[in-house]
Parts: sequence; structure tokens; C-alpha cells
Amino acid sequence: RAAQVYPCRRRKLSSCNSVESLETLTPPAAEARVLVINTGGTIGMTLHDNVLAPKANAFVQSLRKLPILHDETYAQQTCLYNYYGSENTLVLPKPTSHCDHLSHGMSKNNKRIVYTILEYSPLLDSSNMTTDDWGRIGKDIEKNYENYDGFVILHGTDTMAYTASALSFMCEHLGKPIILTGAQVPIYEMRNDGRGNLLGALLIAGQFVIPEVCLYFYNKLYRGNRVTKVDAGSFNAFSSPNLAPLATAEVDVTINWDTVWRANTTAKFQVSTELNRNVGLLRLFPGITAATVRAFLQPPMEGVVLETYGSGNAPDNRPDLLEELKKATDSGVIIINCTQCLRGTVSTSYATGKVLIDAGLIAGGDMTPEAALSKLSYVLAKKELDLEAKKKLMSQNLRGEMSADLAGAKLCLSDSRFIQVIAKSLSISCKEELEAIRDALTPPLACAAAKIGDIEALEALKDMGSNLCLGDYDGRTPLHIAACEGHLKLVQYLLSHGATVYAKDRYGDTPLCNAVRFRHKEVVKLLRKTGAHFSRDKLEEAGTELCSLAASGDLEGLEIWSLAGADLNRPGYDGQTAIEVAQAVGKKETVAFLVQLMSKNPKKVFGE
Ligand code: ASN
Repeated sequence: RAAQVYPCRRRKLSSCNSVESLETLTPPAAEARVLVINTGGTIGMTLHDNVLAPKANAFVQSLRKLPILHDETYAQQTCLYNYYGSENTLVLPKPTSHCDHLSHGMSKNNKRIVYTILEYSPLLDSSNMTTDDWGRIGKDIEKNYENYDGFVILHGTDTMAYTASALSFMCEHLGKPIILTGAQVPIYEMRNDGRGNLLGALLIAGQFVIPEVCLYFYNKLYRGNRVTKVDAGSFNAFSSPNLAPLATAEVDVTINWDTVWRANTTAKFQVSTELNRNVGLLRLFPGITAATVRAFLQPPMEGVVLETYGSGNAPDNRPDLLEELKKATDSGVIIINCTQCLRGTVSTSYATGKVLIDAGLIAGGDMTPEAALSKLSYVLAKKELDLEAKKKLMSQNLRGEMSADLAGAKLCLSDSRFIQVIAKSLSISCKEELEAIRDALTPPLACAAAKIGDIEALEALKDMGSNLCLGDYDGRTPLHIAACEGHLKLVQYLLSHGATVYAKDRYGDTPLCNAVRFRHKEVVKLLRKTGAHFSRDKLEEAGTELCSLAASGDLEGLEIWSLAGADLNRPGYDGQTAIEVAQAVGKKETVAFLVQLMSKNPKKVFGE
């Protein structure tokens, strides 16, 4: 039985003397993997000469001794350290009922979170961080993207909002959660917030496909580019003034799926580490001189966030100031108008706001200054774009950093005749109950529509405000179903309307597994283009599958596994490769086919 449920980890058992582990191994579907990048911050600081500073090479050892953050018995039984080849991999205890009680079918109940810690050297107080450090984090995520279900970044709180904003823009076509967290008090102290913050971030990163850069602090998950640090002396250090949290981790973990950003893409994840450093923040104050503004806007300045009053206002009786701003925008400096207020948006309701539009400023809506600054830095670095294109990007909502203009929009839910009829028959009228009905009904309805390839039905469900990426009782999403059926157009439609290629059903299968199983070549290609990939375990097992396909001369099967990313040179359980098996059983056509497949992808011939 054990051989069936978890062959990969079992292979490693030879070097591990725990025999009873064969019985207690968990299937891969019940484990999630998270990469924790430790950049520094108070969470891992200790006192030296009466000041707090990061302590290197101590964090993992401390976590290992904390039962809420590591289950040593499970690690020993499952040969965790052998398998991952280092002592930096830890495993959370089995979640109890409240950790995994969730509001929607996206839960992977009782998943073990296996996490590996990558510690930076030197560890930094976040006040010392620069754009180069953001680039390093981005690159490390990109390099490890396919090996993990989610990422947690341990970071100092002082500049965490800047890093979270910057990463949100740098990470293009993101499909997995990246969660920044840290602490106000080090985990080494008796009373601290670090353990809870790390635990919450790990659980969410491992269990949910939230395709966003987020920040988790004091039981709340926020969109990363919406937060600002508001308190230096409280555990509740962050606020997201213009967007409700994406999730709350109270007695239950509740994900607000209606707010979660949807990927809407058929492109692969990539990180853009090019950032322009000629940007700045300028805060308006009564009596500011034109000379100050002029000095600030001098070359090499290319982008400025002007923090204005109230709903985006500046004095309209100061032609000297306005002239400096106009001169700068005329010469190609992009200036974004953001409010100094914590909450609210820039609008054009006052004459004192209109003068800034006349001076060439771009309205920043309800963006935080942190988000506006890092967005400028990201957009200005795009060498392929001209000034107009850059300005256009700055005024658009790229990653949920600004609220859409909802003027004229209405809640489609109550307009839907279908939902209304059901609501009436159940004597339901209030908005919350209507939403509950919608959320209960739409996953099975969307799956049924996906089964028969009915895009119109999906469109109607979407217009009702339904989330097309939610799964049914088995965690199977419409994308899983469409991939099984081979409805290419529908797969395309779902991907461009928020479906995620990383959704796993209760068996641990992704839409890519389904498309391979039912041999839909074009669907496999599209999913791969969007960044879908097999897990490390599945790729390790692929050798045996390839050998059995080669033995039976199944060319179609071999091709589809190759398209799905399997390495044709990977040996099966007995050490033979597919080509050797085909040779041994005299399948010449299969040998020729494999040679041809491998020559299309020379990298795989040499097994690199
Ligand atoms: N100075 C620390 C930092 O930002 C503050 C903290 O993490 N709470 O690294």
C-alpha cells in the first residue's frame, strides 16, 4: 500500500532506518510545499549591546524546537531531511479542525505544510533594503516557482509595504501566493507576534491558490500593494485603508474570494527585476516654496508621487508652484497625484484639484504612496514603452492597487432572474443570503457548463458575479472539467477569466494532470503555455509511466507526457529509460519516435 501512495519518498527510505514509516507515509496530495525566504527583520532579531539586530543561522534551529511550527516525529517518520537533502526543511503539525475550516471548496483539508527556509546573508533590518534586494527576492521566487505551492517572505515591518508593493508589480502573471510577514517582537521572546504571523502565512500560502503578493499580519491577509505601516508599537501594525482584507484568520480562516485578484492570463509567470531608481515622493505642505519643488524635480528625476491634500488638491492660487509642476511634466517627468489622507481617493471635485490635471499630473486614485512609487519604478524601467504608453499604464489598475471606478456599476446578483427565482422559492431576500446561494450554486453549475462546453452559460454565471475558479465538493474546478473533456476554447475562456492552473482537487490532480490523462494535446499545450507544470513527485514518477507507454508502443501517450514536461530520459523504477525498454521489446517505431521527440528538445536528450 505504501508503495502505491508515495513511491518517491519511499525510495529514499533505504538511507533512512525508519521501517514503520512505510505505514504512516502520507500521499503527496496531502502535503503542500512552501518556500520561506528569510530576509531579516525583527522576527529573527536578538539584543546585542542593548540594540536589536538580526541573528544569522539561528532561525531554523529555533523553529525546530517549537511544536506549533515543526513536527519532528513526522519529519523522522517520513525521512524529510534525507528527502530534501538539508536540515532547512520543516513540517507543520497536522492541522486541526479550525485551521482548515474554510468558506469555499478551495480548501485542501488536513494538508501538511512542508516548508523550506532560505536564509539570506546578511540578514537585514528592512530600513537597509534597496531595490536590489527586491530584485533578489523576485529572482529567487522565479527560480523556485515550480517547486513550491506558495512563498512566504520574512521581512522587517518598516519597509514591508514598499517591498510588497514592488513585488506585486515585478511578478507578472503570478498564479501562486506570495505572502510577506514579519513581527514587532522577535520569536525568541516569550510574548511575541512572530510565531502566529509565520504560522498563519504558512497555512494560507500552502492551502490556497491566491495568485497575489499579499501581506499577513495580526490575523489578517491583505493585498500587498494596499497596505501601509500605521503603528510602531502595536501587533496590529498594518492597515489596508482602501481595500478590505483578502482573508481573516480568526476562529475560522475565511477567504474573501470576491476580493481576491484573478489571474486572467494565458502567459507564464515571470519576474521583471528592472526598476528605475530616479523616482521620488514629495509631500505638499502649506508654504512649500517653488524653489524646493524645482530642486526636487531636476534631472535625473523621471517619476514623482506628489502627496496632495484631501481628495487630490493643491493651492490654485500659487502659479509659481503650478508652473514648476507643468515644466516638469512637459519635459517628460511623470507625476502621480496621491492623497496624504490615509483613506479615500483623488477626485476632480474641487477647482484646487483640477489645476493639477492642467499641470499634467496623473490621478493616482486611491493608491497608497508606497504602491504609486513602486509602480512608477516598475513602469519607468520598461524600455520598450514610450512616454505615452508608460503614462497610460500608470493610470490603469495593473494588480488591484487601485479601485475601479464603480460609477454606474450595480450588483448583478440581484438582477439575475435565475437567482431571483430560487431566492423567491426559498423566501430569501437579503443580499448576504443571496450571495450565499450564489456561492453554493455556482461551482456545480459552472462545472456542468464546462462539461458540455457551454461558454454562454459560464458567461451568464460570470455576469451574476460568480467566481469561475471555485471548486465543487471535490475541489474540482470548471478548468479541471474542461481539461478532461478537451474543450480548448472553454479552457482559453476560463484562463482569461480568472481560472487558475494550480488548483488541485482532493486527489491532488491539477487541470494539467487531467488533460494528460484524457490525452488532449492542444489543452496540454495551452496549460503549459500558461505556466502549468507537474509536481516534483509526479516528474520523478514519470519515468515508470514512460517505460510502460514505451513497452506498449503507445506513441500518443509518450508525446503527451513529453508535452506536459516529462523528461524522456528519466529512468523507471528499475533504472531503465523508455528508449531502452522499447529497444528491449523490439518496438522499432517507438524507438524512432522517442529519438525524434528528444531531438525536438535537445536539452532532454542530455538530461540537463
Ligand atoms: N526595524 C525592523 C525592520 O523593519 C522593524 C520590524 O521588523 N518590526 O526590520
